[in-house]
Amino acid sequence: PGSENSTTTAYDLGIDAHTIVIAPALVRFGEDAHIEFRVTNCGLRTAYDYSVQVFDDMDRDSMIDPDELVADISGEAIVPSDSIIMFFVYEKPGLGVHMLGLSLDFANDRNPANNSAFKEFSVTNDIGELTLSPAVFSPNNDGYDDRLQIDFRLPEPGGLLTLYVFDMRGKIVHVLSKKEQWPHIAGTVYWNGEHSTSKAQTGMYIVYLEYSYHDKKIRAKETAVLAR
Ligand SMILES: [Ca+2]
Ligand SMILES: [Ca+2]
Ligand SMILES: [Ca+2]
Repeated sequence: PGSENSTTTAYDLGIDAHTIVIAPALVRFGEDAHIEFRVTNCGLRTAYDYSVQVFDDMDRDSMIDPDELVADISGEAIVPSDSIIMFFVYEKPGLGVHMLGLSLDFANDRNPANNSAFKEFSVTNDIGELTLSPAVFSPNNDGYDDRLQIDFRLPEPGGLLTLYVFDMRGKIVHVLSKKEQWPHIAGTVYWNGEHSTSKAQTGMYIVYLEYSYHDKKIRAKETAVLAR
């Protein structure tokens, strides 16, 4: 104490945008965003008495305006070369694209260059999430990429889920799943490249998701290539 001016790098906390994790990756309107990030002690002394201000930079000027502050979190002591993970819940962010900003407030900090970080995220209303992998699958029973994995995410459980596979001419090739009262908000199904009567031919296919809940409906589609 009292000698922190002996070296210019004595106190330096930093935040890196790469450590910001927002879950879920695509936030639905009305849902909370769970956010975590890492504060690292890049200096030579243990850091105490700092805080991180979290803001939603609506005017994108990289500054915290009074109505943009989301949270002000106090941090625990961090010894040199160590880091801590900080968490908070951004409750029900509004629709649209957000620029989340983090600003480190540490009176002793000698290096302000690493004291802020930004990450963009989106809040959507009516888009179903659908992910296909691999992009090219080969159902020839050689043990490699023999089936198409279809991952999906829904706004809430209890609705009517239907997953179709169409060919590029718009003909229904296969109905993958159709269930009353789908009990989960996420799921995975597989397509082995077959339909009721024969094997689907090489080509591009469209997987189409439709989900009805209450009086609402979401849809999503993605394409994959089948190559035998
Ligand atoms: Ca710093
Ligand atoms: Ca601002
Ligand atoms: Ca294969």
